This record gives sequence, C-alpha cells and structure tokens, in this order.
Amino acid sequence: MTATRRPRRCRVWRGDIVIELPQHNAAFCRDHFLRYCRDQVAKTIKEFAMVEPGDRLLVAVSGGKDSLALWDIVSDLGYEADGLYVGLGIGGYSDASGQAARRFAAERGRHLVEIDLREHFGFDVGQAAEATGRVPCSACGLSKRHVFDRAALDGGYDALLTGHNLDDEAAVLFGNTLRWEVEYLARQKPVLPAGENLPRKAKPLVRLTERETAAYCVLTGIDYQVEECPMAAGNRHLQLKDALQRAEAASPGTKTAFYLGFQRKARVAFEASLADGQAHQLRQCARCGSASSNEICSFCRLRERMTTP
Ligand code: Q46
Ligand code: ZN
Repeated sequence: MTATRRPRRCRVWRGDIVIELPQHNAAFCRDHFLRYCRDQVAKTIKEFAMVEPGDRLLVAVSGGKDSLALWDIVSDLGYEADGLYVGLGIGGYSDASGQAARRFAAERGRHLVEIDLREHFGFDVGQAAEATGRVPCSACGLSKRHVFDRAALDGGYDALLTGHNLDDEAAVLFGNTLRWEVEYLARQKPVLPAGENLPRKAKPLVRLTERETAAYCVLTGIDYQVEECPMAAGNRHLQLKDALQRAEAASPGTKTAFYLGFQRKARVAFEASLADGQAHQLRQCARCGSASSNEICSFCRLRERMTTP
C-alpha cells in the first residue's frame, strides 16, 4: 500500500502553509493560495471564453462566501464588476445576507444593485412556495433567474456571473447523470451565450471547491453570511454533494475529473444528440419580454398567481 504524500510547505516558496489541497497534492501559504484562487478563475474564464477584457460584468451576490469571493476575484483580475443582490424575504437569513453584501460593497467601494422581491413584485419566496405547493427552492430559483436576467439586460451588462462552485456543479451533473436528463446534460455548460432577451451567463468558480472559497474569504477578511438558507433542508443536491464528498475523500481529484472531464469529453455528445430539432426553442414572453418556452413566462405566471385574489 502506498501512503499519500502530504506536503507540509507552500508549494511555491516553502513558507508556512495555511491550506492543504489533496486534489492537487499541494499546500500553500496565504499569498500563494490567494494567487492560486485567482489563477483558477482566470484559467476558467479563458478556457470557456466566458468574458472579454473590457466587459462590464454583473455578479449575482447572495452575501455568502462563493459569490463574494467571485466578486472580489474578478475585480482583482481587472474587470469592471457591479454586484446584484436579490432580497428573497427569507426572514433573518435574508436580513443577514443583505447586510453581508452591502458591507462588502461599502468596504470595497463597489456598486451594488438591489432588487427586493416583495417591494418590486409583491411576494416573497415563502409566500410563493405556499401558493404553488412546491418546495421553496423551486419558486426561489425561478424568481432569481428572472430577476438576474432582467437586471443584466436592463443594466446593459456584457455578462452575468454567478458563484456556483465545483461542489455545486458536480452535484447537479451527478443528479442529471443518475437520471439521464439528456436535455439538461446538453445544456450544463459553465457559460451560456447571450441570446434573444437573454444575457451571457457564466460560472467562473467551477474549478474551486466550497472549502477553497471559504478559505479565500477568511484569508482576505471577507465577512460573509455563514448560515445556510433555512429553506435548503431536504434539498436533494445536499445529499448528492455528500455522496461526491465521500468519493473525493477516498480519491482526491474525483470531483474535478468528473466535472471537467464531462465538459471536455462528453457534453458535446449530448448536445449533438439533440441536434435533430429537439433543441430548446425560446420565444418572447408576451408580458415582460423575457425569453420563454411559452407565451407567458413562468415568472409572470407565478406573479399572476400571487396577485390574483
Ligand atoms: S436561497 Fe432559495 Fe437557495 Fe434558499 S430557497 Fe433554496 S434556492 S436554498 S441557493
Ligand atoms: Zn414574463
């Protein structure tokens, strides 16, 4: 049996280490870990042609570690990036999340766009979940997607960035694979091009794990919202994340190989299998003008349901 090699010194200049990354058989001191995070994001942006130099970016921020780390890193990489915070109305959790996003923007002198669901549309996530009889994440995800897209288009941004990390994306991929969701697999790219009434959307954190984004925030003094959303309990993705985490612990590098291997070697085959006309056709919502599969988009239908007595 071969013992796993455990580096004890920074891979770059042999200083004191602050973090070990078994998946890279590496360990880093503070400065080189921060550089490693920026390099991973820059590499992802380049490999998947996510943004161009000079693009104006809108970063969707929840107040949590991933999105604030992303906002910080793309700004450090030299991009002009504003933040977008959507108030979901999930009690104390939303209050603390909004404060974290505002604090980050104020401390770093960055512009934060704020849109509150209750103020703008007359309902919050809890009310929408109750009215639809579905899990809160369903109405929440639908509302966030709509607000993100509209804010990016209305603000004239070149791309909308979200803080999905490797753990998130590998779990979604795992779930889609277990059920052979061919259409979702074909579309599960870390960047989606702009379309008619749709902004370009990218996930530049897909090479970083949630442990790495948390460490990035701690080491750069980003005071993020540490609580998990209280409505996440029972979320199927959490179970898939746990399963992948066990596979990763047994064999470091599994999540990266699974996710990036899919992007490089397999996704295109699923896309080709849809090329016979099953590809997703979108039109314009008759109410709000957003891209939609139906005459009225899902968000406008939800709104109608929430405002009709
Ligand atoms: S905020 Fe919304 Fe998440 Fe809470 S209700 Fe679900 S989707 S868990 S990222
Ligand atoms: Zn609509």
